[in-house]
Amino acid sequence: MPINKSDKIWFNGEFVPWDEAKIHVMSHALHYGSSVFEGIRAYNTVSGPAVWLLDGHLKRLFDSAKIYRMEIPYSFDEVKAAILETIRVNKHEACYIRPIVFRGYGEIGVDPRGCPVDVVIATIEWGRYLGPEAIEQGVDVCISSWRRMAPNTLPALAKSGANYANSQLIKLEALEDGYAEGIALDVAGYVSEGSGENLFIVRDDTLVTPPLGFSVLGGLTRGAVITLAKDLGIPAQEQAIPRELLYIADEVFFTGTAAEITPIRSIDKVTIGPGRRGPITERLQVEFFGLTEGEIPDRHGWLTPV
Ligand code: PPE
Repeated sequence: MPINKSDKIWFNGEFVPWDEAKIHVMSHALHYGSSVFEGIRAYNTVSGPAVWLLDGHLKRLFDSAKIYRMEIPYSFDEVKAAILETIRVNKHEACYIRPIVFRGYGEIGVDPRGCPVDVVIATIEWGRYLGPEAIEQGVDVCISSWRRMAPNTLPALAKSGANYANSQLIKLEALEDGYAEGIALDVAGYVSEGSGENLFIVRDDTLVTPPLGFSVLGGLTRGAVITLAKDLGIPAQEQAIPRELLYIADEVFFTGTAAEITPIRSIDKVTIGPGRRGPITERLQVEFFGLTEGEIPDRHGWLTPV
């Protein structure tokens, strides 16, 4: 995806012009993958720009840093204020927000303790993750030949740059083979998630997604969809999903900040249900986009006005 530059980037507490937000090539994160980050969306709601699930994303950022024993040199509230300020400074109506915390330039060697922890917040305009038609038409995907990280190797619940080495293998293979995305199985062969999305299936009018122990990221969109399903009276459960259950599901869809709710119409060239967006997927989308656009009252307090 080409980057839509914005004016300014928040860099360790200061705003710097987009083209000047640079780091040294000997930064620890570049060599050893020592970064944790977030992907957050601000929507142009009917009452102005508002950030979707901001507190949840910030909590996950601090949790990811904690797992890696990284001390973020700003408080939760300071990072929150900085995110809102960055959106204002760049005059966005809607945007994708990318805060990243990483071990910077200091010493060489795996031991990161001699390197600073740097914090950057960039905002960009970003449309539909899996293509403009994907939200209605759905996407064609495959099961990746790459597995997700095994438990107690790279922690899947931390949104760390290192995990995206695995995601890149999944994504590159899928694209090379003509698919929009790959679904990875976990080390035991159960369904885990996409390279950058959680996954849900619908079978017998029940929503099912893998539990957190199946090498998935604890997606904020995943959590919101489970809550919305309950609000709508759709049973939702976290349960192990064997691969073959995907092919015989009535509906399958991805969730993620970037992907939002994207239907899957085929997996490994096997048509899912009737091969287009299913009714439960559509109902959840209507609720999701109604809330993010501010058309449906924010009953859960999920929007933070900019
Ligand atoms: N799993 C993975 C591996 C993942 O990267 C994401 C988000 C999710 C699940 C969904 O999490 P959430 O956004 O909290 O619902 N992926 C981000 C990065 C995508 C990218 O290409 O960069 C995103 O959607 O922002």
